[in-house]
Amino acid sequence: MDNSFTTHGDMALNLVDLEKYPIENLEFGDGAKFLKDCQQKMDENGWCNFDGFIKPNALNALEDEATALQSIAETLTIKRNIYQGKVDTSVPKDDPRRREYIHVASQLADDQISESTLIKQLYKSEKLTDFIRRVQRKSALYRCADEFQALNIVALHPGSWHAWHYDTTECTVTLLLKAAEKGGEFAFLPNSRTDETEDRETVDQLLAGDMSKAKTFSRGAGTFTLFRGGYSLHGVTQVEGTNPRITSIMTYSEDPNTILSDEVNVRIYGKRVEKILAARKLARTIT
Ligand SMILES: O=C(O)CCC(=O)C(=O)O
Ligand SMILES: [Fe+2]
Repeated sequence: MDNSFTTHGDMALNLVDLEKYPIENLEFGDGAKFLKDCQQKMDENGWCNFDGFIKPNALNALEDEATALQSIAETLTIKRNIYQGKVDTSVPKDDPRRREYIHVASQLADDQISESTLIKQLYKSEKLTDFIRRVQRKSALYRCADEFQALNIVALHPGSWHAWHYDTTECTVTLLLKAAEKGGEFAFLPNSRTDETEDRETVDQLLAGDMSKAKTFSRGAGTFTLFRGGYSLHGVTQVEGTNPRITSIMTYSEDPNTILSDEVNVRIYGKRVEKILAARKLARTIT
């Protein structure tokens, strides 16, 4: 068995199948060609899907790590509208701005994933961040500075889905760590909205349960996906079988200091984070 994933200086390069995905050097040769291809795909379609991005032996280690971490994951019941915004009671009851969807997920926030984990080291890889920046043709891109949001691991247990939504960031980066035996399919409407408008007909169709316009990939564990999650309505269909489906979500921002408000973090991460923030506030008033 090839155990080379523990020997390289930059963890991304240790874990990633560099023969298939030459992200080590994007300036010349195969790497430059690969980058150009990714940029074109991103421009044209709004997504890139990299099947088998992680080497098989590294994938086993990542999956074991994510499974072990589940013992400290909190089960959250998430209720929100697709825009993750305030519920507008002035619009009709079935309007998407008013309708809320519920799903249940076991979620680990960034502060629960230690620096020594493989997944955190992969996320912290400068080479990987640079690759993600360049695929989107951004002049600057930083890993999200929020102590809870930056890197998350989300497990959907059998019977759960991930409700349709737009992300609060422009581009979303996910790595599937453990696939569902059945179901648990990532589905999205590429570029279903812009800053000005939304393709409401297609959006309403998906919200009504018609998946015919939604894009899905056959994604095995180890698939790395970039998509314009802030502009593409997306979710995950119900997980079936006996395994949870586990995915890691990596977030980035063009601003090096992006943090969420305490209110949003409490809404997303629940009681544990509420307690941390309250204790911090109390400590500030005492000192
Ligand atoms: O699990 C996935 O593939 C997508 C998750 C997602 O959309 C999110 O966490 O915002
Ligand atoms: Fe999302």
